[in-house]
Amino acid sequence: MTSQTKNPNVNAWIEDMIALTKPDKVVWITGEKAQLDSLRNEALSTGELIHLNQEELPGCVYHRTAVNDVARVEDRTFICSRSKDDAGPTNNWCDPKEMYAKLTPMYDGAYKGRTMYVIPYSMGPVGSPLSKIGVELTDSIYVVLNMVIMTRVGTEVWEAFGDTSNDFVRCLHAKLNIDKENRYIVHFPEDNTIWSINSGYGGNVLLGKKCFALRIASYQGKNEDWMAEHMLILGVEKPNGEVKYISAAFPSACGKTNLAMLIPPKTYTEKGYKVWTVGDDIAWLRQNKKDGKLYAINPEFGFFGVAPGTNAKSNLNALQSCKKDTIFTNVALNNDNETVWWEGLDKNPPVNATEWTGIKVNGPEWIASGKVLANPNSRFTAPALNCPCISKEFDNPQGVPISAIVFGGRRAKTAPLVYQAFNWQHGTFVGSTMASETTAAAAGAVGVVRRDPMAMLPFCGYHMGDYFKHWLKIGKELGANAPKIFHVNWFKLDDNGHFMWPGFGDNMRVLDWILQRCEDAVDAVECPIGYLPKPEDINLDGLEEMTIDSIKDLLNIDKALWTQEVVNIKEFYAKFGNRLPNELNVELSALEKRLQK
Ligand code: OXD
Ligand code: MN
Repeated sequence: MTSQTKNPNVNAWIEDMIALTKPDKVVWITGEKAQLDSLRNEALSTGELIHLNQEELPGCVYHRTAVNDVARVEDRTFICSRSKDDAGPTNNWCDPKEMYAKLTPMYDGAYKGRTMYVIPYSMGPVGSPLSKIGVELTDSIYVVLNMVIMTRVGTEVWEAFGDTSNDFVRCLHAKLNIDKENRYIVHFPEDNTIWSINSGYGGNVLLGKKCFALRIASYQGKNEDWMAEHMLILGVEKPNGEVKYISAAFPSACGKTNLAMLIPPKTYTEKGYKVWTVGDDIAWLRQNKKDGKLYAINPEFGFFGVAPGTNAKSNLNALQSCKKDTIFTNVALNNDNETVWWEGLDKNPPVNATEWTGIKVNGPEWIASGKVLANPNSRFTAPALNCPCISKEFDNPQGVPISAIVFGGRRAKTAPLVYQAFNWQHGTFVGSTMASETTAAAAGAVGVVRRDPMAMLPFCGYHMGDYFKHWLKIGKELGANAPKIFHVNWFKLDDNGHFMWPGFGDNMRVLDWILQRCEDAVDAVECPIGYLPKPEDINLDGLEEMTIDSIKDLLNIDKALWTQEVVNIKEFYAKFGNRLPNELNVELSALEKRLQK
């Protein structure tokens, strides 16, 4: 098939990549059903994909990655800016010339005997002023089919792009030998280029997601006055039909997808409240020049969600989303590959199971022996439009206006259930000091605090000190229109190690307080770390297990722990040297003083 675009920049780059990788064949992805069906059938015939029961799971397929290739690889992820300083202390860096010189021989002939697929895709609604375009070259049908779910793929992308633009991200992926020792996920922000080699796992190869929509886009946003953030976006519809939007950043595996698809408790649904999902992982935000407010789009088109732990209680809407046209990766199979299963789905592991590496086992016995059936990072790739609560604004090219920004982490003791920052600058400080504590489920010591500013530690494509500066600059531009900033912690533990807050749908009660604060409809109590709710202002209607005293405990601020927190933040800030904006040191000193009072 010949080129689908007249754009000389695209064509020249693809010709260069063909000369380098030497594919047997080049296929331009049009996004048409017949083409995708034929690719799916080809992958099913080679075993790259596995058929599932099409009556129970219509349009769904299964894929198993190599055992050594099941997660993002932060230690093999690089930001290759020309200056080391521009990548900052939180990224791996290599000189771009050196990295090109190292990887070019690896890509030389990497597609021999294989097909190059050319995927034109838009991050965000096609043609939206907030969207950006990318082209991914890959030798994997699995990548093509995932990209079609996760981004807007097809011929119309070329049209929106025009004949001369050079503003597209050049993404080159090659599976090569899935060799762990030579796996590289490399970003050249100054060249709008991403190179990924020796992996077939989602986060490393669906280059529109973390690589483009966060690492490259955060760099673009810094230069073009917008923000790319690791945030969900949800809308809360009130009984009068008005919808208010919240975006929220939590580190990976803290329940962003669950919060984005929250089903409110009865006390809210009975009154007519609804929650609508705009996005579950990434938000692109920009000030609207007409009304001065901050608007957000979800640049993605699907959900690449973690399967284990997803169930009717934690996230019924996610379960519904993956009932059709979904790709399952590394979950367990049931009844000779009929359906899928994962830990936490229900209490009935299949007897006739195939665990994620492909061994046929008796599920209950396998689990009883301490092993898992699904890989802990197994995934579903589901179209966003499958989601029963997908927002009507999902495709709105202007995005949605954001009333509140919420940061959060997994803290056993320190952080209260919710508090509000005093203002944008203080909110930037709160975001920059965000942290999670390791749990018993993760490898390593329990209770170790890992700072993850704005949940962007693995995803910021430039120096994080400059990133904080960018946050402060955007806040100044927004002025009185700036969203209010909050911090939540669903994971506070009591002295017996039990969660003090029920979480899941009941988090709506906290969102309710947040939105009331945005509308100046409720008072708060000023304390050293910010504004706390009055305990009676958290709606406990229908929540028998909670009392006003348990809310008081959840909102308690332990000064000794916060004094230790200040010491810990100082240590963390020292990393950024003189690129840490002074405003954040001012906020840190102010917090220290308030705690001493
Ligand atoms: C993700 C992550 O996969 O944050 O979304 O790791
Ligand atoms: Mn994520």
